[in-house]
Amino acid sequence: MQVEVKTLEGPLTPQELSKMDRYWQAANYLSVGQIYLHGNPLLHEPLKIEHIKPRLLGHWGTTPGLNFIYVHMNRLIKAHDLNAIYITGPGHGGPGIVANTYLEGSYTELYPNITQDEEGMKRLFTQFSWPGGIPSHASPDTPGSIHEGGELGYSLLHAYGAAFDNPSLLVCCVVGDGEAETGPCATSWHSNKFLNPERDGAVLPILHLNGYKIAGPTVLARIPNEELTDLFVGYGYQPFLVEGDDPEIMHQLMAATLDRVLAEIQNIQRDARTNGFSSRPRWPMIIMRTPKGWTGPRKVDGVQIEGTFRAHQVPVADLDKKPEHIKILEQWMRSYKPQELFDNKGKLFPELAELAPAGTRRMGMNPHSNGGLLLQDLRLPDFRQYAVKVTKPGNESIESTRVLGYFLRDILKENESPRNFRIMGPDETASNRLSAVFEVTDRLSTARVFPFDENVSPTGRVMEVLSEHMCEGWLEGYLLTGRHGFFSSYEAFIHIVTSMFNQHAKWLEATRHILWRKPIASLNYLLTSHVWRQDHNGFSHQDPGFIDHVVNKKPEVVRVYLPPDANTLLSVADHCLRSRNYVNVIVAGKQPELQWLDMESAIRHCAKGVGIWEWASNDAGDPDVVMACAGDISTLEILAATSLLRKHVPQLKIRVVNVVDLMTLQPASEHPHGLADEDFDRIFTTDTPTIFAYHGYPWLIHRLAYRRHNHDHLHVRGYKEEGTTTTPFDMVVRNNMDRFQLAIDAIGRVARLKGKADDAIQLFKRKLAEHGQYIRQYGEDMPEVREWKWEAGA
Ligand SMILES: Cc1ncc(C[n+]2csc(CCOP(=O)(O)OP(=O)(O)O)c2C)c(N)n1
Ligand SMILES: [Mg+2]
Repeated sequence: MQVEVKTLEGPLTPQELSKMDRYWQAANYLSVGQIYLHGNPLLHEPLKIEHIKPRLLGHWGTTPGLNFIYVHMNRLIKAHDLNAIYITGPGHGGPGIVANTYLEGSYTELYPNITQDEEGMKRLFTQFSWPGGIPSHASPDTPGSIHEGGELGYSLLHAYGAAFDNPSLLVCCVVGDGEAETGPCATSWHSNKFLNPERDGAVLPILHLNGYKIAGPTVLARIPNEELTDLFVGYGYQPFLVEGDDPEIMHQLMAATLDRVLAEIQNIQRDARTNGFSSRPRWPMIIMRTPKGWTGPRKVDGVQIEGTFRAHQVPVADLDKKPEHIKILEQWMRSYKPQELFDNKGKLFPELAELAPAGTRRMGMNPHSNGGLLLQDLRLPDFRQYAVKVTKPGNESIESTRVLGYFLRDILKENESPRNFRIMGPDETASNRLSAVFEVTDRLSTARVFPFDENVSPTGRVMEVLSEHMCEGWLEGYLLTGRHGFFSSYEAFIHIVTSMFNQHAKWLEATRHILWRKPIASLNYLLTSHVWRQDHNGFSHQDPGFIDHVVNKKPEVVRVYLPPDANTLLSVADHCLRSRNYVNVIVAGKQPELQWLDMESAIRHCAKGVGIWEWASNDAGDPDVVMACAGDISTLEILAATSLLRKHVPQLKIRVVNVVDLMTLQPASEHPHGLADEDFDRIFTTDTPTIFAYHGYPWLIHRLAYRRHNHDHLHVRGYKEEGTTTTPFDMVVRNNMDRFQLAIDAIGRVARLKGKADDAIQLFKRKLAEHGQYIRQYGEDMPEVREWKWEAGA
């Protein structure tokens, strides 16, 4: 394909160009100041070692490029009254974003202590990478940021997530050329097949080719321009190249390119909004090639710095040992001519200040970057109306997630006009039994749709792409800009986004302490197709360990729910969708499973998070053994074991406890949902043997409950990495979590039964042997297992 590349007559008048260049220099000056100085911010006196921070931390290399784009975006926003936000993939260019939001006034509005004068500038410099100050990245403290960029790879995904259902929004997204080598970034270019110009905003990707990552070159910087543009043409974009190092030429080129690109975007939007969506547009993108560490020191100690990997972090160091380096730093900073940028008191000259947009048009103050400001409650139908009728516990089987699907369907319907709810998943919506949603919406695609496709259209609200990275990144971007969503995934593969979860959870943790950041909707995961039911997937689809990872995060932001049936699932989902600033993990099976609680009992049980199931217990307040469970399959096996025990060892007094909210097990001092010790003791007692069947890896229960009085008597069964293509019941047998082994465990733990329940133990052992033979002969579980229903026994 023929790609139009540069060279354009410049649209900037000499005065405009000069002012923009000075503004850029001001941003660069403030960026260098943050990295180096804690005194003498305006260089009113010669630079001395005592003005320089003892520890030099931060990244210079990417910063001048980020600043350059910011200044040009300001011009575009002002000229067209744009509603725009800025995302920087290389978030380590934090000083640049801080500098720009300071120049435009956002910083001082949010942090009045950082005034627009010499003293404020000194504080601005000092706080950067300083104990008690601000981090070096575009962290949650940074005005206008929704993307910290600490872990590289997700900028484009956050950008598209922000643009969905925000028709007036333009998201300018800088992608680092190192970042572009990551897996999540590589796939995220495909987001353009999911952006509908009729109802969504626009993303302007700017690939920033500064040539290097930390110490080596980047792939995309070292391939010919033709191959590079072909790549992005292949991704469906219209690439525009902006390359060079002469600021004067580059300002004209960038301004002209941005004018052109904006016109392209507006044409695409006008056409779609006037004539309706017809076909996937070829959205523009920019490839900007500038030297790493542009405008910084050319050479230090005879070694080239500007334009090389050496500019990545702190280009001139060891200032305490090498006084000549202080000279280099001073020359560098003076090269920006601070006296022509700031008046004697440190205030930006008005003819420069006026280059920035005003009010909420400033990228540091755009409310989309503080999504909680725009968040509206989701319209939620009454979840009780989807209740499954449970006349008798453990009698009817149903696919619980299918019931949830009806609830989600109606949530989509109710929120059709606010357009603030989307469902994400790696093509598992139907597989996870949520297909009712397709009664009211489709899978989204702006690419080709064939007549024989099912439920695929450019207006769908179910975002399916076989990349958990994309689902997660889009959803985060959507939530961070004040909307709601739901992500359903296979349990084993959610690990793919473990580190993305980390970053989001950290963001939420940090924002809790930033008063101007308003709470956003929680990130809700449904993990289904879980470890216990992988009947045909060999030893590949089993891993319940995401929970173990999630609970590492601060208790204030994580919640884990294991609803054992449909009514508890509905109640939990309703709760999660109403919550704010959490990551909620819901684990629930999609296979037909016995239902235990009617809706009123389910609501009561979920409100407590853990409780004694009196209807299954016969302990009359004084148990010999507690049979506890968390997770749907674990609940089934614990109840089946209880039933066996009540029939074959009727003298045994059993208490059945179910845990829906895993966090109740932690001490109240550790997690807001943690049970008070008295309550825990009332349920689990302080000295009763407790057989606990847990959905995931058993040691997590010990980890959560290790400080409880009854911990010494807690015996946990769970998944221990046994899996293969086998029957559902054989999975639990292989992991010693089946009803027969649980029953044997229970007998073995009760001293007074010693020698008195040998017949029962023999029977249970025989059953296990029978099971082994039966499945090999018939290929399915024994009828008494398959068709088992709850019976209280004696
Ligand atoms: C996923 C991930 N891997 C590694 C790093 C460590 N790291 C920090 S900056 C950087 C280089 C980034 O290069 P690029 O995206 O080109 O940014 P720039 O050159 O603009 O600084 C690396 C590898 C990281 N932050 N995230
Ligand atoms: Mg780079």
